[in-house]
Amino acid sequence: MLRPRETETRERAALDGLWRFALDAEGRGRREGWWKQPLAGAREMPVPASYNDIFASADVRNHVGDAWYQKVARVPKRWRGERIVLRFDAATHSAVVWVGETQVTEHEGGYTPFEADVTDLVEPGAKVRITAVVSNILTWHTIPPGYVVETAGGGRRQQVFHDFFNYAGLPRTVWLYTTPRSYVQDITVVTGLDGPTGSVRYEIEAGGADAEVAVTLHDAEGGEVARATGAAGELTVEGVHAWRPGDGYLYDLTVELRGAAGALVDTYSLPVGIRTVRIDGSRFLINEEPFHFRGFGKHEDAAVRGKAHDDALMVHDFALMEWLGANSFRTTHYPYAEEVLEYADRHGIVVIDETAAVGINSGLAAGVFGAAPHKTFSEDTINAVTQEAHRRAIGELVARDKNHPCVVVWSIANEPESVTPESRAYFEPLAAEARRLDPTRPIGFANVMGSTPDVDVITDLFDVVMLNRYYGWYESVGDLATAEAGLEAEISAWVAAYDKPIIFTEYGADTFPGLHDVVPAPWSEEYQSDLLAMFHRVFDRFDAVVGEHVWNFADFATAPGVMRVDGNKKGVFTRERRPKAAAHTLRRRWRVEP
Ligand code: BDP
Repeated sequence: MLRPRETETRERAALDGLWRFALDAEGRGRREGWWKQPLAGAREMPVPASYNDIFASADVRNHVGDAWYQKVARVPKRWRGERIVLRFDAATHSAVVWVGETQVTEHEGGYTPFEADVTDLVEPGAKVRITAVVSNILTWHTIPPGYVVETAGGGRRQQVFHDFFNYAGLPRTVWLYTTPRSYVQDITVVTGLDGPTGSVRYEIEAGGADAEVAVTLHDAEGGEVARATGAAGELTVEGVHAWRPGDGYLYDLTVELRGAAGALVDTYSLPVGIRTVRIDGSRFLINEEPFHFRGFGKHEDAAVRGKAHDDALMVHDFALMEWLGANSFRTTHYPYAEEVLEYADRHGIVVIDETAAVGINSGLAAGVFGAAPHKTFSEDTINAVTQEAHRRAIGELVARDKNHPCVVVWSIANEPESVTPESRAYFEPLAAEARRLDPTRPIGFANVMGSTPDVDVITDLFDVVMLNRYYGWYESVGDLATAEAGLEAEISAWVAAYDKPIIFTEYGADTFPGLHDVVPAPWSEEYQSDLLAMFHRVFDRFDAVVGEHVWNFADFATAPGVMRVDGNKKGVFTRERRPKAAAHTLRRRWRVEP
């Protein structure tokens, strides 16, 4: 799915700014047709933003159900004759959209884009009313799953099975954009390297009337390096400048559709990084060179705006990662804004790209997050309908992100139950689906503490072993010597069981900023530093450990609970991005001075 871009033949207009906004916990709007008129009693709500923390109101923060957004926009007059598309970069977690009185699209899944061709419903030069109802409800059949509880106090509460606040709304840009009536609908590129020669296999899907396809590849300086015609083919790049970690070199693939007598119909430009990814035994190879992941699990999370994409915060976070010497991160626990992946492409930052499938684990859901005891997989809980939603989530992630050179692994779930035959039955088709959709990238899932190789039943379906481990925190807290022995024993067991690369996708300790101790105790800055250093000592004893992603880059909001004081405090930075002592510890290990 192509991101809207301005080209010689295309324009786009962001509908960001203040929208009309109304909460509707009873779901009246869908029955009463609220899209048919200006939203009654509406407040103003910024887009992009999660709505939860914008007002000083518990009802807004803890709202469960529908939220209505409405905007009147003027369609530029010069767009006459163009195909006009309305696109939401994300609506968390599901949405129905109307243009005027006509429903144009609906979508499930809070972190991937969706769009509708609205050409016949808008009049260039005139105003148009756009209305979206966005629901934040999670059920047994959504990704991520959850369920709604009717409370004794007469309200409703969203039970989640994961450890981050259920921020909702329109956290990313809403666009109106144009394409010509015949247009480039999709592009897929797969790149290769053979010594100094690079290759770009491409496939173009066109919409509308038949047109000739021509593609041209330019280097970053604008020089033409290859061209071809036809909807599919392969370009060869002699003396290639490969994309590699730390060097986000991008070529530009310009796709042109040409009509009668060669007239330009549509053109679209895609940044392309030429690189390869391959696993060889326990080595993770990028461009045939061993890669060691240093970085974090993160969150899209900040005060006031919640999960809103924000360029200032994004660039700042990347600057802090660079300051630390991080070279990679995982999009824990959902697909991040496309701006983030584009930035990573341009700067040579490596990404493990994750679906929103977090919480498929009754042990955690009931044991940690307060859900009622249940079996993870059953007719009444996570079932075939959930699996189908999960399959769609994988499909939408790959469709959106397949062309990003920064993405080197698809993570299809975080900490699922992975020890029962039901788990295997659930994941086997999903792993196969991920491979079918993209045979070029390794796949993995983040394995939960306790799912050791003797009990895990799904790791053989995947290419990388990704471990979330809390030795020294949820186990052997305060006793780093015992923690160290446990960690070392477990890694040895994985190495004995599988010839696969091992990436530690989470390890860390909650840390209260400013709490210091001469005898490092849990929650102190010293303990966090010592715990990370202990993990690193152990990692360095194993060649198969090819990655270390600390949990978490920064403190983040969660549902309230006895385990959390104003959110999860495992950040190496505070939520405001001030460093804890551990940031300096990491910098000393990771920062390779040029
Ligand atoms: C893991 C989860 C992560 C949590 C973390 C923690 O993958 O989302 O925030 O533990 O407990 O279970 O801090």
